[in-house]
Amino acid sequence: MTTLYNPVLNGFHPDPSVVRVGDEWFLATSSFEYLPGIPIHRSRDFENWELIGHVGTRPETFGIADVPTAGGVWAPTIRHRDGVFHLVITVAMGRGMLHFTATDAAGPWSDGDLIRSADGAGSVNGIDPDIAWDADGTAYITYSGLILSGPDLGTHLGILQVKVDLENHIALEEPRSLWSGTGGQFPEAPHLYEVGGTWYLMIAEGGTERGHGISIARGDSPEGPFETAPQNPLVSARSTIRPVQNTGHGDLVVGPDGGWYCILLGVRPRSMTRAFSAIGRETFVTPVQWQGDGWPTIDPVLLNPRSGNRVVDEFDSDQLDHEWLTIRQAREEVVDPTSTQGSLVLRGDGSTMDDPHPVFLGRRQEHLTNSATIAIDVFTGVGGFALRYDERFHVEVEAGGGSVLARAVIGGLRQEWSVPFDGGRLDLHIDSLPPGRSPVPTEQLLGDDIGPGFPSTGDVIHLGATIDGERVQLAEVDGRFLSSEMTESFTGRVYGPYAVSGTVTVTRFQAEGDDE
Ligand code: 6LW
Repeated sequence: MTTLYNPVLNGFHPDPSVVRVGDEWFLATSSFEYLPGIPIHRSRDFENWELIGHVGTRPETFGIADVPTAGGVWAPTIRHRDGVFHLVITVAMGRGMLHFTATDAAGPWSDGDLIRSADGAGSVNGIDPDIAWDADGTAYITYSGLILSGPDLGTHLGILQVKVDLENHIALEEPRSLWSGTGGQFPEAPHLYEVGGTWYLMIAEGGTERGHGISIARGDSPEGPFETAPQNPLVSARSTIRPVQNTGHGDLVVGPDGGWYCILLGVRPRSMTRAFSAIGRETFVTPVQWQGDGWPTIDPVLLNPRSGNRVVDEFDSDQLDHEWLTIRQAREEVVDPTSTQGSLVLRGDGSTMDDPHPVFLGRRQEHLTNSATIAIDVFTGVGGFALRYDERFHVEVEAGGGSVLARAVIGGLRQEWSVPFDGGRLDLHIDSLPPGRSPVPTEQLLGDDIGPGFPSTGDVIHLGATIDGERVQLAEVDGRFLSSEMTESFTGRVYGPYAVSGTVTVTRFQAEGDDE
């Protein structure tokens, strides 16, 4: 019996697409402005998933060096055919609709070919491309007609489809309109499946927030016409009190027991009214049943988190762990070449966490309750430990230049709390804890009584430092300010070390989290 852990992938991993190859499953998710781009997870039991690599490591591969926040690498589709992995994707406000291939999903992947419109003028214009082949090998790209450039920017043309020549990466026809759902906003994330000679077109509609859901239609040909299912939406958490909300944007796959499953996105809101999701859109799974009438039903998504985990990185291997991310820049542009085994060196260039290209190395916050620490030496520079959603929403603890300070930047509001510090080595802490819970026993806390606490929030972010063994709590920030709803973000919480000026050296990263 397969245990369905939910989340499947903790931390922001939205727009999941999955393919089964033999007795292995491969899962791709979107990555926006972060590099390396398009993480690929593999499972050999549909329970445990390992990050085995990424599709691209350099900004030019996707055209995201200067992509605005919310743009970048959007929803992928991963499929496998004749020994080759195919991945199609749209880079919003970047290179456009791209086709990548690889024989090994861990890489190397191709550099990505632009899928040009029939007139060859530019990219097929739309998002969330799906790739499918019919029996005679005709390749179909089915996508959501959200126009991202030109005079019709923002117009939504529903679900569209073109036959494509994958050798020359050009559409063989003008786009044709297909079934576009039951009237919900933003029909998107289309996927085509041929099951028992019938073609099913499954889409997301309702938008990726609380109204999200999955609907399906079927026909005798990949080109339709498609008949809508009587019981749409098949799954949606809208107006329910389910712990997993925003469920939608799914992909179907056969599991180890031969049963069908839907891998989809969702959020885990907390706070009094459960209106705020701290860590962003994650990947979930739920069973699918095929009914006698040939239509599928999809079960509601049940929360079943794995027990918490502890991550320690002392930067002592010759390769940085796959989980470390940089913003719009490749790692080698952020990690200083003087880094050695056991010490990660970041050289500041004056940019801060307000800038689009900070000298920052981060990883996804994976647990709702999370305590993280870095050991850093700021003797020759200024740097710190930040938690960000984007350039306008971030909190950090920064040291160097004679002080250690906490800073909160919330949509144009900015506040700092600082104490003198003229040393080199210290620990910096970012703790995301339920209201009323303190990172350390209160009697050990030095520094002012820093606040009333935020009883109704989902979590409180505690910013502190340990100097010569003494823990100093500098600030508490209401976690709702760093949530996907407050920031209207497609991504999630990402946290890690950064440098502003000179060089700072990080020798240890530790995070402990759980989802109780
Ligand atoms: C994704 C699309 C969407 O491509 O947002 O809101 C885009 N829906 O399906 C980025 O996640």
